[in-house]
Amino acid sequence: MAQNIVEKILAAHRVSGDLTPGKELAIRIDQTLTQDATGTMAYLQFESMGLDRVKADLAVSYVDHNTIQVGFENADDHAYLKSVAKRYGVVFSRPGNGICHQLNLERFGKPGATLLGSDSHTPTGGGICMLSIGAGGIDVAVAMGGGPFYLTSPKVTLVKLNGTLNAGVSAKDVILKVLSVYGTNGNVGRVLEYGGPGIAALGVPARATITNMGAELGVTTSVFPSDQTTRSFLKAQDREADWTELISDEGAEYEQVLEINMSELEPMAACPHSPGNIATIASLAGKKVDQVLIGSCTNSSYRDLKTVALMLKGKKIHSDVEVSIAPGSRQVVEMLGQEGLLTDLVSAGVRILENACGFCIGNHMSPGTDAVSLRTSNRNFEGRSGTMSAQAYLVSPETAAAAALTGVFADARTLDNLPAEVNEPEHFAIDDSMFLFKDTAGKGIPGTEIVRGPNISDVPAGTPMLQKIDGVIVIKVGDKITTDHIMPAGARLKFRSNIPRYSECVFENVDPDFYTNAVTNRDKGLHNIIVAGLSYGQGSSREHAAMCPMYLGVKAVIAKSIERIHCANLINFGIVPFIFDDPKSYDTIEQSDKLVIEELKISVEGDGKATVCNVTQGTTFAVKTDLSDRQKTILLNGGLLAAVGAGVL
Ligand code: MIC
Ligand code: SF4
Repeated sequence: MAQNIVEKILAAHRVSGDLTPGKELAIRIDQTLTQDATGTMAYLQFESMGLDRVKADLAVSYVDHNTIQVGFENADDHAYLKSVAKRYGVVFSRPGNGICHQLNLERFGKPGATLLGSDSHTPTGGGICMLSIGAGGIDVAVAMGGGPFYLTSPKVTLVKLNGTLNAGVSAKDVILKVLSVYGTNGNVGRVLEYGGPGIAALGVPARATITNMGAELGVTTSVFPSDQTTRSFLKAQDREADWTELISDEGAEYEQVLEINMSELEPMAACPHSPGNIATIASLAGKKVDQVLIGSCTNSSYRDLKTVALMLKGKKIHSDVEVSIAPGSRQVVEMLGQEGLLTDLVSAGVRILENACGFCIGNHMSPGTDAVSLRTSNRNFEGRSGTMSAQAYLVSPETAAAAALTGVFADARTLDNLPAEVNEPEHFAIDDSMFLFKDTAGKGIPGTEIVRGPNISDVPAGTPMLQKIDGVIVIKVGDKITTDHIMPAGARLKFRSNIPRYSECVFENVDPDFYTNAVTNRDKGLHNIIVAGLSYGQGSSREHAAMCPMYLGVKAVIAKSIERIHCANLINFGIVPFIFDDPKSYDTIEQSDKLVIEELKISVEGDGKATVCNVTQGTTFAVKTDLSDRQKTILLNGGLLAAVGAGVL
C-alpha cells in the first residue's frame, strides 16, 4: 500500500501497538536530546532507573537555556549534567556551543530516524526528515534507556507548498500562514507532512523554521521529505553518508490536504499574546517599535542572520530601537565572523548576544514597560519576555531587520536594496570540539563521580492512586493556559533542579496566592484540583508544570481540553487529566468550591468516566478521561517513576 513519509518512519520504528490513527503506538527512538532546563530532572530520573549506560543510538545533552550564571545554580547544573553525561555515555554539548535544535540539525540529524527531546521544539528535526517529537524529561529518560516512546497514532495532513517565496517573504511567513489557518488549539494527534513543488527551493534551515513552529499548532510533529536539498545540506556539513532519500509514495493518502501558494504570501506577524494571532505587516505598517530581537531556535541560521546582516550593511539602526542578535550556534557565529558580517552588524549598532536561548525564554533583554518588541522567536505568550505589559510580535528576520532600520513595522519589500536570497553554503565551518564524550558515547565511563551541588534536589516521589478525591478547586483558569503560566521560566529558570523551591513559583503570575493556598489545603488533607478551559498546558514540554503541582498536592486537572505533551506529563506525575463531559459544566463551578469524586480509582481502572459532586454548589457534573492500559498502570502507581520502580512497567 502506498505510504506517506510519516507512515514509513512510524512503521519502521513500531515496537507494538497500532498504526491506525487514534490508537496507542509504541516506537523505537534512535536519538534523544535534552537541554539543561529540563535535562537535570531527566538525568536524575534516568539515574533512579538504575541502568548502567544509555541504550539509544545517540543521546546528546545540550546546555543552552540557563547560561546566564547569576548565582551558583546554573553552573552547578552544568557540572552535574557534564558528569552524568560522561558516566552514562551521553554526548555533552558545552555551554557556548549553541541552541540544541540548531545544533542537532547541523551535526546529528538523520533522515528517516526518530528523535525524542525534552523540549517542545524538538520537531525542528523534521526539517531534515527526522520524526522528531517533544516530550517530558521522564519519557526521554526512558527512551535513553532503550525503552519505547508511546504516542497516539497520528492523523496526517499534507501541507502542499506551491509557488515560490518572493524576496522579503520567508519561511517564517509560511508557518505564520499555517498558524492562521489552524490556530493553536484543536490540532492534538496530528502530524503535518510538507510536500509539493515549492519545497525544493526551501533549504533545510528554512524547512526547520517551519517544523519548529509546528509546536505552536499543538501537532505531534511536522516533517519534510529527504531530497536533494537535504543531501546538499548534509554534504555541506560533511555528513553526506547520513543521507537517504525519503519521499512519500505515489498515491499516498492523507486525512487532510492544505494547499498554500507561496508566491501569494506576504510578510506577517503573530500579534500579542499568541502565536496564532496572525496579522499582515501591511495592516501594522507604521506602528512604532521599541525592541527588535533576532535569533532563537526558529530563525538563527546562517541564512537568516546573513540576510539580516546584508540588510543592515552600511546602515545604522533607528535611534529609538534597541536591536540584538542571538545566533543559533557557534558554527553560525564563526561563519558570520569569517565573512565580516558580524562587523556589519556591530557597525550598524546591533548588540551581539550569546548563541543561546537567552531572550526567547525571558532570561534577559526584557523590554520596557508597555514596549513593542519584535522577535523572530516562536512564542509571544503574555509575560514570557519578562515584562508583563510588553507587546511581543513574532516576525521573520526580514521584517525584523526592516523594523530595526525604520523604527516601525515595515514591509521589507518596500525597502531599497533588499538583498538577493542567501543560498546555503557549499561547506559549513565544522568544529565539533565543544561536543564532549563523543568517543565514549553509548558506553560511558563507570566510576565517574557525579557532581551534585546544592541546587540539585531529589525527584519528588509519587504516591499510589487514592480511592476517592476529597478536594478543593485551588485555581480556576480560562482557555489557552500555557505551561509558562503554570511554571514561569525567565528569572525562575535557575530553580529547575530544585523542586521544593521551584514549586513556590507555580502560577505566581496568575494567582500570587496559589502556592500558599495549595500548601494550606494539602496540609489540611484536602486534595488540590485545577480547573481549566480549552487547550490547557499549551507550549513548553517542561514536566515541572506537572511535577511541581504534584509536589503541592494536586491530584486532578479538570479541563475542556488538554494539550498532548502536558497531558502525558500529568499522567507521568500521577495527576488525573479529566475532561468535562459537557463543557458547560465549567461555568457552574467557582474557585474554592469543594469537589468530591467518590469513585476515582474505580473510574481510572475502568472506562474513565466519573461523577463529580460539587459540595459547595450542591450540584454534580460528569467528567471523563481516555486512558490506555499503560497510562492506567502509571496513574494507579502514582506516576511513571513509581511504576518503573515497582517493576510493573
Ligand atoms: C520553551 O521554549 O518554552 C522551552 C524553554 O524551550 C521549553 C522547555 C523548558 O521549559 O525548559 C520547551 O519548549 O519545551
Ligand atoms: Fe530555546 Fe526559545 Fe527554542 Fe525554547 S523556543 S529551545 S527557549 S530558543
